[in-house]
Amino acid sequence: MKIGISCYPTHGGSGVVATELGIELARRGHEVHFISYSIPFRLKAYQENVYFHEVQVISYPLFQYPPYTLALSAKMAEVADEHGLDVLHAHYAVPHAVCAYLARQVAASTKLRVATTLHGTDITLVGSDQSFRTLTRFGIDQSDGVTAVSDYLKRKTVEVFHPQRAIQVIPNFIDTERYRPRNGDDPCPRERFARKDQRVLVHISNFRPSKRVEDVVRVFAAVRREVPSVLLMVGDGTERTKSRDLAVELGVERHIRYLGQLDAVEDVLRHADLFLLTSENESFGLAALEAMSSGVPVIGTTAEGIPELIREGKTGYMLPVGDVAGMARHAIALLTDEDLRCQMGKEARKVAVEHYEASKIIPIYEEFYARITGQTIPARGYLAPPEGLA
Ligand code: GMT
Repeated sequence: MKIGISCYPTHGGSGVVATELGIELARRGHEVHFISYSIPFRLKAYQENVYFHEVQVISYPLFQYPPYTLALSAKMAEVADEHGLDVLHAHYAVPHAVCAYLARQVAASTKLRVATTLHGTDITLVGSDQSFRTLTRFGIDQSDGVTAVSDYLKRKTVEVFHPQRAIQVIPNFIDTERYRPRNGDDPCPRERFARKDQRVLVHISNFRPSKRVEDVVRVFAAVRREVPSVLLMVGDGTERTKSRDLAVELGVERHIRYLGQLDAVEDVLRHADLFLLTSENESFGLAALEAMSSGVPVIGTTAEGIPELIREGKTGYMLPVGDVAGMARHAIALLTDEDLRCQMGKEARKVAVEHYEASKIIPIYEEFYARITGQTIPARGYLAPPEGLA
């Protein structure tokens, strides 16, 4: 199939999922065209069957706000016609679903179908804001197929938008070879982050208010009173400074390293002993899945879609949002019982491999595309031979 993918190219779960999906589809022989304002950050290396089309927005003195969404729709239609796209897959409803609808209307091609994947805040925050609500519902209903990354998000979408279009849940997925537990020959050794006697706690996010990164610092401060440890904070955002100020106030700033935004978080994750996810909004929690696949137990909250991912008492623990004392208590229990920690890490890895491995989820997307386009997909694992060799 020929598949166009639009997403936010910056660091963020929806862009990561869209990019990894495109890469996996291309590996399986599909032709994938990314359409966005810059190259998605996970798409740096050349890959067979993958193309990138940059959306350029003209500037003009009249425009206080350059019309990116119109430029995106025009580019989508152009790519669809020029490359004969079967599917235009919009990741994150606002504005991509509506842009894709417009592109389908504008394109000369009559075979183009629109798929939309809902990721979370496109429904719970942005899309349900009064200013966007009608358009978001329109984008969902006008899509030929809609997926959501968790049962929670599907329920929430139905509750807020009452869409006419059915929503299929396709959970996020993970490359379990890239995100794997540590072994002896890692290029980035654990000693770079911590002494032998120290435990390593990790948090990864975009440091937005809903991630409650100050809770991460509070939990860590309580843990450090009992367990020699360091905290690695990966990512950046508006709450970084506040969390650093709190670390200074609590006297733990020397034990926290802010690593900033990283493209390859797997190098850090495989050295973690525990992952902390303190969010109050999380439709899925991709960073937690990355930790689990790396063999790391997770202490998270019971917010939104997180209980679909963490197996309570088996792959980690979940506490109510803001229950810092509870999270710290469970973290200390885990970090002072190496057998329990190892067993939970192994179970976390097992759940990631058995339920979320890319090779299990990508075929579900293929079947979804086949359903909305009326095409049949060759047997799983089939790689189309290069042109001319068929
Ligand atoms: O978490 C964020 O703020 C980023 C956001 C995004 O759109 O990039 O992430 C959402 O999509 C991810 C991938 O499907 C999910 O793993 C995150 O849970 C979800 N975030 C929220 O629902 C807040």
